[in-house]
Amino acid sequence: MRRAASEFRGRVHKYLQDRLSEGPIHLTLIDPDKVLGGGMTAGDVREVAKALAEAGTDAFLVGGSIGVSESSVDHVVSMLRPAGLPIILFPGNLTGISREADAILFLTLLNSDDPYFIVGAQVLAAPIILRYGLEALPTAYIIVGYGGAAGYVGRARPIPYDRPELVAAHVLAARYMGMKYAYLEAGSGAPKPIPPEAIEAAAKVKGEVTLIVGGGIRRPEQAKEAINAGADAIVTGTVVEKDPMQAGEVVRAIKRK
Ligand code: 1GP
Repeated sequence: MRRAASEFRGRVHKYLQDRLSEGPIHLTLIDPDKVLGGGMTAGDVREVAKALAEAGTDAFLVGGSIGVSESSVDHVVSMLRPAGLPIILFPGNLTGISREADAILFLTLLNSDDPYFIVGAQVLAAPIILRYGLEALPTAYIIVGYGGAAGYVGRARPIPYDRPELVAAHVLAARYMGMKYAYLEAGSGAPKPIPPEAIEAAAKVKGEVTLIVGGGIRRPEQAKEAINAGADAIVTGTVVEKDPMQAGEVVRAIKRK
């Protein structure tokens, strides 16, 4: 099947950096398993995506840790297309790669104890990404605290919430490895987001690396706290599924000048 043309193909990194030059950005995460299994219809997803695009979200992330098949990702990407924003894969494994998207967070789970999640999956994924023509965004994925399903499945050794110097050391390592993005992940549905002290410590050493923060952010003030601590990008997922209106408020809080 031929994929639909997208104006963002091959230009997502530039698009994100252009947006970042104007201020912090927001990424809306859609987990195919939660959306398709959670009673949202395709129409609901389209409507929510459109509303969040209007609120100012900058791009969609599509992915999850469990229950994700390539066809479910294809399906969700097609629902998001009409909203007119870049669609970036956020894969938990090889089944999270879809030819329909624009780009992929090429993740290495930096604090995993399992080489598969550090480099094994990446070696298997690389030829598929090339074949599909997806833009790879080199990203260090760093799991902090709760960790959720991503931490469990990825065999991470989550960094304790109260050790900001360890978070900073991982981000600095990511920078020296040449990563373009570092994603501090508290885990989807985390009871509390990454603490501002950890974000501040990471922001001090990140250099040119774009600092993405997600997990447990449900309220506008939590998003603002993360931005004030030095996050470049905020990800919200659970609030989009549970309370789309509130998700819009989080986006507006970040994008308000
Ligand atoms: C999970 O960081 C994302 O990978 C988003 O987390 O679902 O808690 O918003 P939430």
